[in-house]
Amino acid sequence: MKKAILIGMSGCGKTTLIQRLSDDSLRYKKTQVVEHYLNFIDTPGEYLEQRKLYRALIVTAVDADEIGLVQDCVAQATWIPPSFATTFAKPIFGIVTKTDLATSPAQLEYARNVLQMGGAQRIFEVSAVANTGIAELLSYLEEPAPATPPVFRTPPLRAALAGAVAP
Ligand SMILES: Nc1nc2c(ncn2[C@@H]2O[C@H](COP(=O)(O)OP(=O)(O)O)[C@@H](O)[C@H]2O)c(=O)[nH]1
Ligand SMILES: [Mg+2]
Repeated sequence: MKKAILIGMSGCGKTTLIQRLSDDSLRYKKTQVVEHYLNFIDTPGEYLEQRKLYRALIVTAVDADEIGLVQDCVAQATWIPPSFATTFAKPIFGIVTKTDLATSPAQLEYARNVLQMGGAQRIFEVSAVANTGIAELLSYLEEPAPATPPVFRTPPLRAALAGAVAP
């Protein structure tokens, strides 16, 4: 199973979704710090809402296979900037949350657009409360993580640099 880091504004439903995906009971819990689960990394919304905290997201995302951008379909505003995906050298997917609360198709469309503009490749629409769209998201996450290409490690690089430096 791929390990996903969930990023989205405060209250968009990241923690509740992780509880649902992990077959845990749903209970409200304010996320104050980065929290590591077996297959997920939960982040405080403030890390997205305050640009100076982006670096914390970048460092934390190193431990994940994929980035999950999360947008609540009821919140008709976002903190996800266009091309946010370029911040991370990882595949990005999008999750529209709280679909049980949507009262018009335009709300879902707005959230999908936000995620697409942020750089999400695939987009899932879920409700953690109504338990819809969860199976599709889980089966996507259960696909194995793509193998990363081999890269040179430090010794050959160091040797190459040593040869290049004038004595
Ligand atoms: N109706 C509905 N409420 C939800 C859903 N997911 C989360 N919530 C509620 O939204 C609020 C914020 O959820 P939370 O998971 O803490 O958001 P986070 O800040 O992104 O982790 C809580 O009151 C949740 O009960 C959902 O799918 N449907
Ligand atoms: Mg949370």
